[in-house]
Amino acid sequence: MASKADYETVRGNGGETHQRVSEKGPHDAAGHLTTNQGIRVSDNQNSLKSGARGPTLLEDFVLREKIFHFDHERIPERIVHARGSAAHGFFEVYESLADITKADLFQRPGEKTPLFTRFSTVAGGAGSVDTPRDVRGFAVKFYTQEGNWDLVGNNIPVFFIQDAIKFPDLVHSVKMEADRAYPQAGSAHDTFWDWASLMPETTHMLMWAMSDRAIPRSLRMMEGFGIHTFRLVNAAGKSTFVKFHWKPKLGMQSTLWDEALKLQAADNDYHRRDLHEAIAMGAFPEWELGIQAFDQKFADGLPYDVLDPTKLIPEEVLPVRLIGRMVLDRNPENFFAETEQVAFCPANIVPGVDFTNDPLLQGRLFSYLDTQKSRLGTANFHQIPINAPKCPFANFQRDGQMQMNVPKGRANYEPNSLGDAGEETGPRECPATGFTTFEGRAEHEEEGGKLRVRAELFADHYSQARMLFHSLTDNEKAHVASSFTFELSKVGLAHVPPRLVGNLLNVDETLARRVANGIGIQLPKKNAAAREPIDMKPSKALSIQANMKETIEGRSVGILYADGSDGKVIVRLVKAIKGKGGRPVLISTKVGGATLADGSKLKADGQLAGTPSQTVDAIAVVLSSEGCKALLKEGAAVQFVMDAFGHLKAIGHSPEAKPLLDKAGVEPDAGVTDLSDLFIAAAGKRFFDREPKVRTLA
Ligand code: HDD
Repeated sequence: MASKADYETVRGNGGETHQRVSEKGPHDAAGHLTTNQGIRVSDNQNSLKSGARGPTLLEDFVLREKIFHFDHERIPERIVHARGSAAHGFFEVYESLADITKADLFQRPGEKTPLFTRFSTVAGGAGSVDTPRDVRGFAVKFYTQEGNWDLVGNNIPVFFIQDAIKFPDLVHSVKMEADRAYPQAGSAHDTFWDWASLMPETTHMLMWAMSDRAIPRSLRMMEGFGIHTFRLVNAAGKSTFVKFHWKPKLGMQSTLWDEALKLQAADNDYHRRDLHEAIAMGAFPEWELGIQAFDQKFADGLPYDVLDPTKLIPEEVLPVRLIGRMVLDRNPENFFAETEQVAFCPANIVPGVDFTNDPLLQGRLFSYLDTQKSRLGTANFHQIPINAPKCPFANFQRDGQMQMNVPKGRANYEPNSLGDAGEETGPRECPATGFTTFEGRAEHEEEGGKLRVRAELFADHYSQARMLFHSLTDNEKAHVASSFTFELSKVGLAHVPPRLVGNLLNVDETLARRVANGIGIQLPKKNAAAREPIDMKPSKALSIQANMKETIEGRSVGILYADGSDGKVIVRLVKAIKGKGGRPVLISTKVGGATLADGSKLKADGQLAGTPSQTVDAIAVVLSSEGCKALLKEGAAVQFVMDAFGHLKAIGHSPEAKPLLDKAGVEPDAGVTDLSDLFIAAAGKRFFDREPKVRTLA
């Protein structure tokens, strides 16, 4: 039988109860296996049979319970963002923000608030790969002392659509096609581009989705955004508009498209593994939370509408103020219980934070609560430990499937006078500290009426798409043009690409020409714009390459060695890489390792054939002449070097390894070095100038 210690106290609506079996699972105090009814199991290997060779008996309640439970292990996956990885951590506020918000977590400098963060891809199913070209979800649940606040954003600062009523169309078009159920986790197909080309408001987001932001190197190296304009409200009831930003400590970094494709083959779980291993190693991922705070007057002076989620406010126009940091320092103990069952909802806000009338946000406020009922099966999903607030909560909501609490007494209605009879009366509303919605009347009182319309400035679909394109480096621009080319090359409906290029003509004529040329079609006529785009100043903050950190911190360096390699060189490299916060990965043809020049054996971290160079950020090739000769006949070794060169990575090598580099087509440049400190410095960079040597971009 389970002991008292195996039960945990659950605080709920009705007070203290003892009812939830501990996380240790179904075994009793003595470590014995039990059924879910607490009956000790004597044999977990054989079902109950009528004779050794006879049929299994229906009577076997141990077997039936085990299979019954197994049959129901899955819950519906998320309709979008199904594939995700998450971690626990904390938020630490730098200074009091009492001047602009009364939100409890922002009051006391240095105070930490526990949180749970889940990253995700959007289009693919739960079992799909980690590195498709896709937007990444960036959802943070803050367990504040005044309730849960969920900031459910993405790694891109704008969204595809302006109004939630278009969300089902967006998702239907991008997901697997309805009749054939492919492609999985990819937008490069007919229905997505058919829809997107008919929806000019998607253009700005398409530019982001076709940029390197959509193929991040690591979840730890992505920015995050709350996207919508929210409000902060202070104790005096004053509202300040705000946009939220997450800035990664390791800087932003992306893969190349060819690298992302090859990662899909090398490691389906590349991002999930990277996050888990970094936390397990104690290299805790960290982001700073920043805000762009502004008032109505500032908003009125902008040439776009701050309620339009397809628009951003450039940092050069309104700087980001850093207000705290998030550190992820604990992996989930159970993927299903935590990462799968976590239920985010943009409607979860706390006093001091409020919504705006952004029509996309308004629709989201309904959708997430609704989806949880369907995914988690009960209105009591908030009682699941990962979703439960960590502050006390109490109300008169009762019953429902999977009710975990046992409220005491008769008080399940309000008002009541049960107190007069000495009974529990239950909780009461609190006008002083309870959540009050910001009135916001002044901002929309001129609107009047009930209308199915969009505000005037929402009709500008192209100005910011153009601004983004002009903010990128030449190499990034070429990546955008090439991504459009790749995606449209997969579209079978001949009338769709010209329509999309017709939209791009409103963004930038050179971009449109490059894409048309890339897919081999005539340049179409420009599609009429609902509102003529304007020229905005480029924003350097939007480029990854212009802001990349030259560092191997948080990155991996692959060291390829073989029989006869010089151990001293390897030891020096390992030390230097670790010294800069990088992770050395020893790679040899056998995972058992190789025999070095001094006769010692060095075990490898990875076998060459299973650890291709796309899994690391730079490579050092440490070979003797004999070792090199042997590897010249290994396709995996040649490919290892060829891909590192093609993916614009630093390649350090011993002089004896040169024939392997020659066979892999490596041409000398600043990224090809000896194994001295030159290599350690180069390993923190990507050599974008090399790209025209290795592939033709659009
Ligand atoms: Fe959404 C999940 C982000 C618009 C409806 N969304 C979901 C997740 C993220 C986002 C990160 C995964 C949360 C997790 O890790 O569990 N969604 C966004 C952003 C949007 C956005 C940044 C626009 C700015 N979403 C959006 C709209 C609707 C939804 C307009 C519906 C009207 N989103 C959902 C959903 C999901 C979801 C169907 C699927 C699973 C879930 O909520 O819990 O309700």
